[in-house]
Amino acid sequence: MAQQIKKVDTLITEACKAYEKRFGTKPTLGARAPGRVNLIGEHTDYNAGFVFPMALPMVTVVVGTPTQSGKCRVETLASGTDSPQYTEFQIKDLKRGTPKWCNYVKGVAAQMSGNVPSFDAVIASSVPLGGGVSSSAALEVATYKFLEQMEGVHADIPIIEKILKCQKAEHDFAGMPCGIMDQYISMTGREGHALLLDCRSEQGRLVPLCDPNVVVLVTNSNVKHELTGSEYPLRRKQCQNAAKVLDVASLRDATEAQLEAKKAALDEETFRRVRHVISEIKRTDEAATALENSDYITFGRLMVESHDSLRDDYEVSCKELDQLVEFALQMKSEGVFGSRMTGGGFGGCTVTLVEAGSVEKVIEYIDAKYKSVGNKATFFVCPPSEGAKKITL
Ligand code: GAF
Repeated sequence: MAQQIKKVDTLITEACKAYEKRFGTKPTLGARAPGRVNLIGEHTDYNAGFVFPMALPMVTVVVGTPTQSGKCRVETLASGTDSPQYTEFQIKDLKRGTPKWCNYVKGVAAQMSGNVPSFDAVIASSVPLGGGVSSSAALEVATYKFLEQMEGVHADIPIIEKILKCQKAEHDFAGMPCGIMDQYISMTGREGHALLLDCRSEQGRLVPLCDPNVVVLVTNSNVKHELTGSEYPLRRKQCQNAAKVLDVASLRDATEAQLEAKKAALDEETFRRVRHVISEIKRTDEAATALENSDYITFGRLMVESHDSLRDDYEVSCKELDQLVEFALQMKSEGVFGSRMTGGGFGGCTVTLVEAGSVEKVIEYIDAKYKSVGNKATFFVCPPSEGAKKITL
C-alpha cells in the first residue's frame, strides 16, 4: 500500500509542541520547504542542461524564535538523522562539524547577511532521509525561509540569489558539489506542475501535471544513498574535463557529432559519461513537450531510456533501483507508462508514471517482487506540490 504522507499541519503542531517542551515558550516564526522528485534530466544540472523536477508533498518544517544570546539552540525531530538530535553553536562562529544534519542549518546561516541574530529552533520533516528526494535541500530552503524573516531585507533579494545561497550552503558545509536543481524546485515548486528548468539561463517553465488519470509514484528502495562520497564529485570532474576536450563551455553546448569527432581524445568511460549527458538533455526537453501534450506513452519511453543511460553509461544506478524499474515495467500492460531511478543515484528512489486507477495494483506487484529478492520498498503517491513558504504561527 502507498504510505500515508504526514500532513504539513501535523508536522507544524509536532514541531511547536517539541519547541515548547524544550525551550519553555512558543515559537514565533516558521517556514516549510518540500523535497523533490526529478521526473527526468539526471546529472544534467551541473552541465548547464535541462532538468524536470516537481515539488513533493513531503516537507521540512522549521519553527523558532530569534534570541539575543548569540547562541543558537536547535533540535531535529526528523528520523534517521545522526545523533545527537539537539545541538548548540554560536551564530558568530559557524563552521562544519557534527551532528551532520546541523551543517545544513549552519551553512544557510552563514549565507545570510550579518544581521541575522542567534535563534532557537525545532525541525520536523516528512522527507525520507537519504532517499534521493532532496531532504538536504528541503532543510536548507526551510532554514533560509525561516532565517530571512529575521533579516529584514529579504524582499529585495531576487529568488535566484536565495537559491544560490542554499546551494552554496550545501557546497561549503556538506561538502557536496551539487547542481542547482534541488534548491531551485524546493524554493519555487508549484502545486499541480512540474518545472522544466534550464540550468544555463536559470529560467524555468511550469508544465501542468494535474491529469486525474495519471499519478507519480515514488518508490524508495530503502538503500540509503550518500552523495558526498567520491562518485558524484568524480562525475562532475569527468564532465568538466570532457567539456575542455570538446572545447565547449559546458556539455550543454556539445553535440553527438562533436563527441564522435573527439572519440579518440576521450577515454572509453568519459565517452560514455558524455553520451549520457548529451542524450539526457535532449530527452528532458522532449519529455516536457510530451507531458504538455499529455503524451504519456512517449514520456514513459523517455523515462526508460533515461534509466538505461544512467545505468549503463553514467553508472549511477544500483541493483535495487534496477530491480524496482524492471518490476514496474513488467506492469506496462496494467497502466505503467515508464519508470526510472531519480536523483543522484547509488540508492534512493525510483519514479514511475502510472494510470491512477492501477496504482495500488502496481504497488502490490512491485512490493511482492521486491520482497521476493529480499528487499523492502516504501511507496508514495505524490501530487506535484507547492514550494517553500513562510508559516504563520
Ligand atoms: C543530486 C544533486 F544535488 C543535484 O544537483 C543533481 O545533480 C542530481 O543529484 C542528479 O541529477 O540530487
